[in-house]
Amino acid sequence: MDIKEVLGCFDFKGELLGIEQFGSGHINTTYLAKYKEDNKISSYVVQKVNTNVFKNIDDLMGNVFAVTSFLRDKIKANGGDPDRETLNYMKTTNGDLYCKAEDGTCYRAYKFVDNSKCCDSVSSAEIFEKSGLAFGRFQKYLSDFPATTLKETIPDFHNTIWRFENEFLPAVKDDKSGRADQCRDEIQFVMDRRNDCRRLTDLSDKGEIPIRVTHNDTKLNNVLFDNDSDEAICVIDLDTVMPGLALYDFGDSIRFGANTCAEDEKDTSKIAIDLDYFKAYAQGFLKEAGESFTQTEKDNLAFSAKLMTFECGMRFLTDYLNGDTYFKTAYPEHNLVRAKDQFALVADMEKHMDEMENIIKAL
Ligand code: ADP
Ligand code: GN1
Ligand code: MG
Repeated sequence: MDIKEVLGCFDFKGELLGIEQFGSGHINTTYLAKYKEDNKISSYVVQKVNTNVFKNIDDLMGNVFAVTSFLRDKIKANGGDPDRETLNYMKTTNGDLYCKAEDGTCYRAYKFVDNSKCCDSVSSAEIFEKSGLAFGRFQKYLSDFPATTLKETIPDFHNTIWRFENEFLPAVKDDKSGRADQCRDEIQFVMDRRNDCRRLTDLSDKGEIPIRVTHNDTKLNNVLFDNDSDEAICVIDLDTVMPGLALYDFGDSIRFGANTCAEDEKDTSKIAIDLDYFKAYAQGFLKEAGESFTQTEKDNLAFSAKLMTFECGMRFLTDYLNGDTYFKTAYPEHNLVRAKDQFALVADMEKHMDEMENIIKAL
C-alpha cells in the first residue's frame, strides 16, 4: 500500500500539502503529513508499525488507546492540556484503531503536537532534568492504571537474564552471519557480567521491588519539548508501556542522555558518564515519581543505569550477530559500533559507581 493511499484510511481534513519521512526512532517508520483547510495547517504523524518487532498489533493498539485515554483524564484533572500533554491517536474512518493493508503492513495516526520538538541529544542539565520530570510524571499518572488490562507487547522486554540466555548465547552459538570472530572482546565483555543480569529480576521475584506500569523505552527522543518554553510536555512512543520496574525507566534514560556521546559514537575514548546530567535527571525523575519509591528501589537506581546500558549493548551485539534483523541500521557495522559504545559507557559507570551512588544518597 502506497503511503498516500494509507492517508485515505483516516479522516484528515483539507488538502494534502505534503508527506515526508521524519524522526530518528530505531523501530517504526514515521511520516509527517501536512494538510491545509481554510488557511489553517494541521499536521499528523503517520507511522508504519514494525510488525517484525510487535507481533500482535491489536494488543499493542489496545494498550496505546487505553493508556492515552486514561492519561487525558489525569492531565485534565491536574489542570493540564490533554491535547499537548499526551498523544491523541485517531481511529480510521472505519472506526478501527489502525489501518491494515492487504500485505499485512499496519499504519496508525496521531495529531502532531504543534510547536513542539524532539531532541536527539542532551544540550544542558536543565533540559535533561525536564525530561526526567516528564517521565517521572508519566509513571506517577499511570500508578493507578489497571495494570492487569495491559497486554505484554514484547514479553521479557527488560528481563536481562532471559535476554542473555535466550537471545545472546544462541546468537553467539549460531553465528548466523559469520561475525562472531570479529567481536570476541565484546562477547567476553558480556560473559564477564552474567551475574549482573539477574539482580533486578531476582529482587522483583522476591517481592522486594514492586511492579508498576512503566514506559520501558525512556530515551530522550521519546519525549516532546515545547518550542518556546523548552518544557518537556509529552511522552511519546507508547509501544512498550507495560508492567515493569521503575528502575528500567530511570536506567534507560541515563543510558541515553548521560552519555557524553551519541549512542553510536565510533571513538570510544570520548565516551563517559556525565555525572552532572546523571544528578539532574535523578532530581527531575524522583521529584515526580520518587515519593512512592521503596528503599530497595532507591538503592538500585545507580545500578539500574549500568544494567540498562549493558542490556542495550547486549541487544545491539545480539542483533549484529544475527545479521541486523531488529534495529534499523545506517551502515553494516552500525550495531557493533552501538554495542561498543554502550560497553564503553558501562565500563566508565563501573569506575564511577561510588560517585553515582553518593549522588543518589545525597538527593
Ligand atoms: P520508534 O519506535 O521508531 O522510536 P517513535 O514513536 O519514537 O517510534 O517515533 C520515531 C521518532 O519520530 C521520534 O523519536 C521522534 O524523532 C519523531 N516523532 C514522533 N512523533 C513526533 C512528534 N509528535 N513531534 C516531533 N517528533 C516526533
Ligand atoms: C529502540 O523505538 P526506539 O528507537 O525509541 C528500542 C529500545 C532501545 C533503543 C536504543 C521497541 O527504541 O528498547 O533501547 O531503540 N525499542 C524497542 O536506542 O525495541
Ligand atoms: Mg522512539
